[in-house]
Amino acid sequence: EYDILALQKSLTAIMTEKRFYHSLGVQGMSFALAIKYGYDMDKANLAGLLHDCAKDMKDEELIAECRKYKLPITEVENRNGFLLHGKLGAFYAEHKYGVTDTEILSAIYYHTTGKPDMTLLEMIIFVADYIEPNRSSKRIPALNSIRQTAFYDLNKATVDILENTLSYLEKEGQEIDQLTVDAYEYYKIRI
Ligand code: DGI
Ligand code: FE
Ligand code: FE
Ligand code: FE
Repeated sequence: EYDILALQKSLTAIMTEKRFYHSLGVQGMSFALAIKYGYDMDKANLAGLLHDCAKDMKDEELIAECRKYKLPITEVENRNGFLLHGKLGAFYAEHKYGVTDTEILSAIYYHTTGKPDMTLLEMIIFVADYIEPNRSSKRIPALNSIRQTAFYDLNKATVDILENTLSYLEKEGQEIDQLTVDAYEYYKIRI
């Protein structure tokens, strides 16, 4: 249905080399998690590959594009423009790359913050993004342990990722999006 090789080739033109290899890593990890948890492998593959298709843009550019296409921008997103790359990525996936599947679009949309009560694909992409092999375990001490957790308890891996992310953001004094907190609160009582 989709020509993955052609999509990969077109992504090389709009991404840094590092981001491109990250995308391939997320593609492969999403595929593996789909096998493990019984989700459609081709859909996971495509969502993983495209999840950061709006990432290599400046904050102002992300905001301008979201305005142009009338995508909603929250106050927090307005102050932290990079948070919009999921929303805009979902829009690009649909309008530039011809993706019509709403599960794929939603997984791209929410991949940065997560959210409460995610679909299986939303969780797969959220987790795959964090655990893909090109992300360095030197910078995140718990990463290898979360990688193992992801293959026996997806809820627990989601909680571990959100916990690490929230403490990192607090340490860095960065503004926290309500969806990130809501996702954590939702999953921490479900492990
Ligand atoms: O695009 P990637 O780097 O592959 O991964 P991502 O889309 O998950 O973005 C990761 C970054 O997003 C990471 O530095 C943590 C940050 N992030 C996640 N939730 C929030 C957040 N940053 C802010 N300011 N607030 C959040 O709630
Ligand atoms: Fe991202
Ligand atoms: Fe993420
Ligand atoms: Fe990513």
